[in-house]
Amino acid sequence: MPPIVLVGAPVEAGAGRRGCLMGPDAYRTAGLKEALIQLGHSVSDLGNLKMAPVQDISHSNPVLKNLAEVTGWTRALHATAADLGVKPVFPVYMGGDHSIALGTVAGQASAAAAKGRPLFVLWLDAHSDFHSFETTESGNLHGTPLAFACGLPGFPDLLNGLPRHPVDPANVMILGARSIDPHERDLLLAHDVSVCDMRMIDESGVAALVKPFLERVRAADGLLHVSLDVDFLEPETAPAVGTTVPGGATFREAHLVMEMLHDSGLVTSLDLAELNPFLDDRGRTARLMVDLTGSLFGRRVFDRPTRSF
Ligand code: NNH
Ligand code: MN
Ligand code: MN
Ligand code: MN
Repeated sequence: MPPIVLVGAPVEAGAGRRGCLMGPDAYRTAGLKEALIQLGHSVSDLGNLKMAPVQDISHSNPVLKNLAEVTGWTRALHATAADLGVKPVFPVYMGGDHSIALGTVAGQASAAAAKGRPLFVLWLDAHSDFHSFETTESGNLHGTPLAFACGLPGFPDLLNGLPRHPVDPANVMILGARSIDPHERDLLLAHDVSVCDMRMIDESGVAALVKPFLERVRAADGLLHVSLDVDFLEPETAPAVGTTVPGGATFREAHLVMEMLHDSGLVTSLDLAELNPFLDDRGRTARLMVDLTGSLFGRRVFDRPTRSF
């Protein structure tokens, strides 16, 4: 496994309530770096990125919130991800609300294009985040990054004229969905995105859903970006998020996904999104997210040499 690079993205401009800007520091306090070192990885922390709000940007939808700040963060994260994506490192983007993925996925996609390899995206979220800037009704731009990543129309020039390198919607899987707005549903159907909702998890289990997706990534020699929104999890398990939706993934379902991702060896970058430490219960959600990241990086319940029974 290449060295891990932690990137702090203290972004809250894309969410409907404040607090996600404390996310990167909560991960540091919860010992993310130390946990990964413990697993034998070499880890560096780039600290928190900075951004300059972009004033000369506008859009016809009057409900959009904090467009100047979100665009500033998108450009900063896009530049960082495009750079880290071509280096022999594994970037972990510590959000920040999910609008960080407007920049991280675009940057990883530009790096994948430079390497001539397709980028796949696994979106672990209660929501599909498949609004364009035209269709969002809340105006909270954390509801838009997956549509932007897939190259949909309806966005202003977030990348300052740089090319967009869209992810093929056929290379995306959303897992854990249980809140999809009507416009998102139309767009998801039109672009034939694979949406595994909670009912599918209930019926077949996460393993049966994740396995064929990973096989497709492997067959295509793809790179895999994982975007983990805290609200993928059941709110009783992970309360520190502003947009809780009941009926989420259990503790074990979430760990199993991470363990399978680790064993696949296919993941090349990761977002940790939507942690709102202001809403946490004695740091327990931050610690859970650190533990889940540990599972993605090789922690297992019981380590022993492989043997047959
Ligand atoms: N779909 C809703 C909106 O656009 C909610 C998005 N909120 C999220 N996404 N937390 O993960 O406002
Ligand atoms: Mn999200
Ligand atoms: Mn969500
Ligand atoms: Mn919406």
